[in-house]
Amino acid sequence: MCRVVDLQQAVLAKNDICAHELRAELAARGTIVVNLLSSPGSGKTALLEQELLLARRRGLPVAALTADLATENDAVRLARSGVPVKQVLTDGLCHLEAGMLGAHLEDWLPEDTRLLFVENVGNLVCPASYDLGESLRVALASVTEGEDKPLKYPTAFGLAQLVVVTKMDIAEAVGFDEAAFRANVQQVNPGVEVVLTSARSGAGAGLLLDRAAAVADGAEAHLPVMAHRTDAHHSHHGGGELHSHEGGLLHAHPNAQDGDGHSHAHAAGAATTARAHRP
Ligand SMILES: Nc1nc2c(ncn2[C@@H]2O[C@H](COP(=O)(O)OP(=O)(O)O)[C@@H](O)[C@H]2O)c(=O)[nH]1
Ligand SMILES: [Mg+2]
Repeated sequence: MCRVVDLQQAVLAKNDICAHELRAELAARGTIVVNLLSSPGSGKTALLEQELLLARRRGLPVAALTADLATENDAVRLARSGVPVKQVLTDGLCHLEAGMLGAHLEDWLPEDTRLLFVENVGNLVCPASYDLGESLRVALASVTEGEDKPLKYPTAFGLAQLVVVTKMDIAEAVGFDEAAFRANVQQVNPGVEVVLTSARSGAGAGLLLDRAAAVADGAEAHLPVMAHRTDAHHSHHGGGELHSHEGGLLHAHPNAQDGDGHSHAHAAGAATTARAHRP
């Protein structure tokens, strides 16, 4: 039993090293990564479709990589925006790892990309423990999932730097209790921003672009701290000058069509080991 835990920690430690290197490499070329985590069907792709279209209209050089166990459906949806998109099939693995991401970016990510969105595998457990070298981690939850999910998945919500509620257009119909959800998020991640969106109505459109720009501007002082949960099961089947949109590092894409170790890891008493590992 002990050996299993040791191996798991070793995998996570190796991932941390890769993530650290990847973040540094990407930063050196002016690219920041936004890592999107949620359960399957929360609306990650729908929200991204909207943000990519908006980014293109703003002339921002963005790209998106989406990971799934099977199908290229999400890449097909995202590619309609006209920005560079890559589908990664994980061959049974329930999350992306930094080394995998780095390998997929080689020979694909356009040099001028300033913002890379990564849609992680739909899962609130495995992806939560893997730093991908991102500069902004976003946890999403749709109004249909239940207000208690932040408490049930404290690593996913506890390490997020932004929590996005999706499908607000149907919030009333499903009796979504916004106050309860916010209170639960605050329990596992005190002070984190919670924003309300709907890809259907367009509520919150541009929010991810704006938050990413703020991070790139250095407005986000607290980079996340990974928590290596020892109670999560990670399956390893198979092979498996950025400013706000007015200007700056997220500057117009030449091909535009128009135009401190701050820890959030002590979530709900979960068996976590917080380790600051970001610069
Ligand atoms: N009502 C409503 N449905 C949505 C919204 N966003 C996504 N959906 C639906 O939710 C389902 C899953 O969305 P998808 O983007 O594939 O979620 P993902 O698995 O997290 O990428 C699809 O049927 C979408 O049409 C929204 O804002 N409002
Ligand atoms: Mg998707």
